[in-house]
Amino acid sequence: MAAKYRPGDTVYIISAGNRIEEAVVLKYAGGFYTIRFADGGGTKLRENRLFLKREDIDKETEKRRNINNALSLRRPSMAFDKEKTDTDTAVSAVKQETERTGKPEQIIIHVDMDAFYASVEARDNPSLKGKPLIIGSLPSERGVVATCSYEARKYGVHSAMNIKEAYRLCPHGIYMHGNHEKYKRVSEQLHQIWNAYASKSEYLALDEAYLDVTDTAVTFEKACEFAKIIKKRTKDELHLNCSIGGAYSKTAAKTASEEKKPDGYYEIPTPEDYVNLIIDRDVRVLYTVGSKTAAKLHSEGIHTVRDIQNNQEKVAELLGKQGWWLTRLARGIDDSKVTPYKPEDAKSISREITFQENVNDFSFLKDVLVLLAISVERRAQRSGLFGKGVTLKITYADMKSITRSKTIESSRSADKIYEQALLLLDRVPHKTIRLIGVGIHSLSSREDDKQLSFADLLSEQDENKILDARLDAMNKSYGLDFKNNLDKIFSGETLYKTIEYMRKKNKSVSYKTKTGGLHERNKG
Ligand code: DCP
Ligand code: MG
Repeated sequence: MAAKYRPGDTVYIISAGNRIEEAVVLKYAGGFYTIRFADGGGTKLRENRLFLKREDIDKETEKRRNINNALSLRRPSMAFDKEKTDTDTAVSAVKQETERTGKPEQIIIHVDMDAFYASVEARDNPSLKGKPLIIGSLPSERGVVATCSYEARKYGVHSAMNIKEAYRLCPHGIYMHGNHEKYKRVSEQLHQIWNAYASKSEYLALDEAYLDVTDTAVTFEKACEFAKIIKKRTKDELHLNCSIGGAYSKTAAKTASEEKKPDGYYEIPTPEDYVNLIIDRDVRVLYTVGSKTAAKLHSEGIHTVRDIQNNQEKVAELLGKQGWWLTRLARGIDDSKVTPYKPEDAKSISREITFQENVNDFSFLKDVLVLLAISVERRAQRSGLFGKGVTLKITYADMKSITRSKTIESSRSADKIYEQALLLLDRVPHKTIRLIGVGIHSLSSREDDKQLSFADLLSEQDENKILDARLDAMNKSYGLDFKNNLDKIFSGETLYKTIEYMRKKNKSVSYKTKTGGLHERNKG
């Protein structure tokens, strides 16, 4: 579609706070106009945000007022009348409630460990203390940073960064693989401490949780005491640091714990305190606003929480349900409850491997599937879950990823997972592969579904017969005693190392076979 405006054209926009501003078009690319304001500032906007004449804006403003009215009729809580916002309502509701009962409606603690994986490693090996420590991949490998110590963060290294980029920024850093099993054990110890102070806990990650302390603490003074005790116990018993936030809502508590990281405590007792703290910050401060949502909002001239407050109808229009939620959050409104984690709420249990070098030998991939299937079975056993579907995930050398699924009768047997994954593997394009993963989904504890029949019990005993034979064959071809070392293989990062060993061995064997063949022909 041709661009309506050309470089040099004067246009008008409605900026945050419903001000009309004049700007000049600089260029048009990818559906966005880059415009510059008289004060030298600039932004990128879509065509529907630009107006040729000031009069057009009046018409648009009228249209919006109508939308506003319609919206506030449909949702009374979403009144866009600035004189009396929901913040006021929410604040006064909390105040009234506190005055009436002397007790806030909710007191939530959010606890988050500092540089979790890195701190655990430094604790267990004091020579790593105070050093820039990067956990994830090694610089010579493919992969990303899982986390890094605060010393490494000074160089710009952060979670999810490509490991090569991290190495460029911090070549003198110490690079290590993580040990997930160990972090899981520490996480369980943390739960023991946290749960002693909460009536309900919701785990968000291994190192992070919301604790509902409404009934156990009753007042914010007491919640603050709890936070101090949790911090002290974490330090004394586990030799680790955490940051804690205490607040009237989950989202405010999360913001609070980030506020004084590392080793901090911060409190946001009311919606008013929350709004005052974040009002002039970038929209990304709000929970669920990631880089994509932020870019969308920025492109409409909405940069801060204040801009959201002043453009609620626009945000709701732009982002639908999430937008409506954000307009509430921007006014401090969040009454969501701490929901204890149940293992079956997990969407899937899976295990995948990125090869250090791409693979195109599909019979080797089938051996890898054997180990991945056993790993998934073990994880499912640990959480007491069964899956009603098997998934195969593949990323090809060109980074294109595909997933294929098959429905099964509720199971977690490695045999069944392997069998189905094999069928799926046979049907995908046989091209060079970078990553392969296997998982089960649609999880439940079998007890929910059906009683185990006698036949089921018998078949459980028969399970993994195919794999048994496959492992015997693999023992021979790789010269590794898989069957007697399963526990070792599936702890820490050994599975990854084992598969890499197999890949190298397989490559050299098929290379030898090829050259061997040549020699034979030469001889003959
Ligand atoms: N993690 C990961 N990959 C990511 C992000 C995190 O593997 N992209 C892991 C490593 C972290 C742990 O999860 O140690 C917890 O994640 P956090 O975001 O809480 O980060 P940290 O605890 O490491 O640091 P912070 O002090 O910022 O909380
Ligand atoms: Mg953390």
